[in-house]
Amino acid sequence: MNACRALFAALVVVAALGIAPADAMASGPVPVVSPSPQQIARTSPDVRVPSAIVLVTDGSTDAAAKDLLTALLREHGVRRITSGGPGLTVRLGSSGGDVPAQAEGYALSVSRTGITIGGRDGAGQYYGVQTLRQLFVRAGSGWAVRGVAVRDWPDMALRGSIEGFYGPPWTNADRLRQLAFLGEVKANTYVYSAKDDEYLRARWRDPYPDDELATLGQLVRAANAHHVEFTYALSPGVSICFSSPSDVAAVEAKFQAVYDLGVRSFSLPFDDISYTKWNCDADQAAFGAPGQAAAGRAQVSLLNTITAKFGGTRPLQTVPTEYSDLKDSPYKTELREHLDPSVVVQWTGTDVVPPSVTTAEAAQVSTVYGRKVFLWDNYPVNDYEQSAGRLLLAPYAHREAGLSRYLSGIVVNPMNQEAASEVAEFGAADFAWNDRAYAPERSWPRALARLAGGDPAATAALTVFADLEHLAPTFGPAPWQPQAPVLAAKTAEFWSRWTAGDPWALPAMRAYATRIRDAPGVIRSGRVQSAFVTDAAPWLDATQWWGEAAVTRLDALAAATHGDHPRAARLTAAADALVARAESVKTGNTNRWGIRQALVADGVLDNFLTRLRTTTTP
Ligand code: LTM
Repeated sequence: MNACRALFAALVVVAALGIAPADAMASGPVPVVSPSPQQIARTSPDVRVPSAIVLVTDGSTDAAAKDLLTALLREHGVRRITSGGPGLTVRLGSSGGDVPAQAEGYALSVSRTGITIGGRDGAGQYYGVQTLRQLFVRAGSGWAVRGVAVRDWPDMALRGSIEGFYGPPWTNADRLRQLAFLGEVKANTYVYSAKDDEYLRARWRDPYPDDELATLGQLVRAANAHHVEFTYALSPGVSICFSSPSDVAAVEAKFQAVYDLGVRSFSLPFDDISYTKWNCDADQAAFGAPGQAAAGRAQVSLLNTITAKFGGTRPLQTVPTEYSDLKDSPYKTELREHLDPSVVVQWTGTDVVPPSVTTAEAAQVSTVYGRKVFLWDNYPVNDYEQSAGRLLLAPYAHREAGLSRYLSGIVVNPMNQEAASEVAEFGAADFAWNDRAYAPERSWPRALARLAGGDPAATAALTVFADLEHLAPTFGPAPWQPQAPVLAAKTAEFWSRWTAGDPWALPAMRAYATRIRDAPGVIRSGRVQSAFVTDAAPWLDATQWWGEAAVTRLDALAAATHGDHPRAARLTAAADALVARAESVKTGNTNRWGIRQALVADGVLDNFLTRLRTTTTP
């Protein structure tokens, strides 16, 4: 293509995107936006943010999107927002640009002629503003916005988290933070299903006291303000008599109470119950002798009744009792053949905590349940024995691109530690939005940078720390993500250089050990979210001691190498004490597993220190 034709082709693209030719002189790289947009192009130079803006809205403008936009403009130096007159024009509504047809889609363009955000619906507008939030850059003492054109929409309809773990449920403050976070990463679903919340499971029949209802109401309002669907999940399976009209009425009453608060999305999970015995004799008469098929019939009966009763809300969700395999069964046949087709069925992937989720598996399970399934992804949840003592900070990974063809969505089950869960959740939201563009190695650093408030030193320290908390266990013996991959590579390299007699091996390793030792201090004094610092406190304490021990052991080895054996012995003893101190750091009683050693790069750092010791004092 000659230069003239190339320019023409570019202008056609630009015109198709609704950008004036005068703005076609793009400058700079395409900015990083998370989740990865479906289409984004650099189409214009940066646009300086003036102190006065004309904000054009109409009857279609979404209130939450407008509130967010106004707050953003004010945060970036706008002092006067008018509805007419001079100033850069910002348009927010349902039209403007080439708005995608997909639900929650939006088109955003930034050029010298103004900023336009058009959303397919309210959520689309809100997500357009969430993208705009990421386009501000410093320009001298003020701000500018990157000149771009974006057309974007989610691949999966349902994206977010399910508070579905055992152990102490999140606090109200945790949940409010989580809802804001979900809105920020364009996730639209929070499922309230805390296993040890008595009103959801053990005492599911009991009505809420007024103060509990007031708290729930606050959460529902916060969810709406962030375009998050607050999904209320009641788990009656532990004691329900399916054929009892009063038990069915108790389910309805519980749903009605939160419906009155504004909840429009419901779930009836049947996970982790015994389904081969009845809770009442009447069920035997109604559904037959206890067994898989009878359990399926009973659950279908309740699910279909509630679907009919709560019509006009979002499709009812459920977690089947068989939630983690692929095989057809009498139970699944009942659900496939008799469950109302609108009911959304969840599935955890294979093995409950799946080391991977493939399109072939999702296709197969969609066939056995007769519908697209909704992935309940048990990562980064840490409520099971293999995860005891762990903070799980590895990237969201090993979920195959293309899953959006078979899944209606993904919610991840987080840790009892809300802020620390945001590392993996960020990746999951990125994947669910645009699975084909997802790359853990790009998304994970962004998740860490976000937690670090964009502070480079804090981000670097968090990256070192997260590497030490990288191991992701399964229900089986082998972890599905490796422990401390960066540290493991560095120690391997150290030993190979050391045994080859490389004099620089030791200082290089010492520099990394120093970074480990110093990371907690940097994290605590930098811009890292305070909730994360609180969640991670025991692991940060332990990291500091382990890092100090590593530095001291390396100094002992250096002393021995120089023939200074008294100093080597002193440092070895000091390092022994530091290791003991590191091993004595305990987690708080914040998980189902109770108080445990706060594990840090176990299997890598401890082994390295042991080998260093034997090398220093053979
Ligand atoms: O995964 C499901 C559907 N149910 C439970 C979760 O509540 C629990 O958090 C995870 C991890 O222990 N395992 C389950 O089986």
